[in-house]
Amino acid sequence: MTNQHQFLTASVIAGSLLIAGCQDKSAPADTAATSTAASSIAAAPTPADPALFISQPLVTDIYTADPSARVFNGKIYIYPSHDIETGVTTDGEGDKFDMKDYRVLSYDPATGATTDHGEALNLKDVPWASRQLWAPDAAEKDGKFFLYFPAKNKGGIFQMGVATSDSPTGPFKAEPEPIKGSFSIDPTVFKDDDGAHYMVFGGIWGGQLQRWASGSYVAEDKYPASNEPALSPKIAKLSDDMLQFSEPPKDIQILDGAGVPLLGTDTNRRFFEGAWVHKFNGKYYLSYSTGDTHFIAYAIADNLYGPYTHKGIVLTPVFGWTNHHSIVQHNDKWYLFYHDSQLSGGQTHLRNVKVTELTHNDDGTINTIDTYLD
Ligand code: FUB
Repeated sequence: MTNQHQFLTASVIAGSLLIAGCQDKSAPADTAATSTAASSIAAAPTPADPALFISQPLVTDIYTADPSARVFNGKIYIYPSHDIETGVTTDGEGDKFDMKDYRVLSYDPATGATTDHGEALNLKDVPWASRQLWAPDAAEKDGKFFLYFPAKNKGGIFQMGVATSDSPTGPFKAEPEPIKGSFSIDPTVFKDDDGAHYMVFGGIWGGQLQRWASGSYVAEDKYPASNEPALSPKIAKLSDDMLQFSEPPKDIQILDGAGVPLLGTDTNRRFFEGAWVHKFNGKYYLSYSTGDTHFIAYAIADNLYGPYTHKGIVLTPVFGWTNHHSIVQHNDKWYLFYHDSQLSGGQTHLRNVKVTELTHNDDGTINTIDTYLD
């Protein structure tokens, strides 16, 4: 790790405790300190030196984040969040991440070219949603395409919506109501070998998962005690028409190597947000962000519903606060799509998507990726 890298990492992570985690994600906060740090950073955005990073932003004319990559008809499509500066300065609840639309990108690994296919869905066309179009994902069934996305409903509670199109690039038409029984954020839709689709979802802090511990929404943050298991990501099978859950969401358990559930205090390993599932050599891989410790961790299971056993780190902390990724196979290679805040000089809510190759070892473990050059 170079001195410059150490400085960038240390300043972003130190800043994270003040800027994003507390201000944007409604963690326990020193709000006076957060306001000072946020305004000084917002006043002087300077792009980070491109020579520091293993990969460069795929698009540079807009801010993009949370890249969910999918292969449809042999081509890689990316379904990202579309970050914007909205001038929102209020603390808590992730208010600064006030995105208004989705754009679809496609990426050609042979040439490195990325195409922006334009707006695919706008908040104003989602009848039930009020704000914050966060990390989406997409799926295909019988030639029809489905965009899954979280947004706050009119009551300020995150739920999941679905929108449909005949094309992977949209435009997508939103269903009039959110998915029944859905809550929290960061839906990802995994298609198993038998063709069935499952949504895995959830996120703590600003993602509100901690408010659903009783099974229904309580407007009070309830985190596990220090000796209790961490909050779990959820899984639900989708209905045949892909528009609803066909079962109540269930917890996905994540265990340590000794078979003990990860504790909520185990912040280097516990689930925070941004789940993704891929299958490799017959095993299920659940990868996710550890949020305030900024890793993409992964865990492996024999069954989709778990329990999963934590194995290690896919991606070390990136430049910026949030770490969010997807893993996809195209032809004989695997790719990691991720984001950092290179273009905005580290601003938490203004990110850019990137890609790099990912490799599995013969024993099934994943080679950890560090996105800074040595
Ligand atoms: O983009 C908004 C939120 O930030 C996502 O939903 C989280 O995963 C984090 O990346």
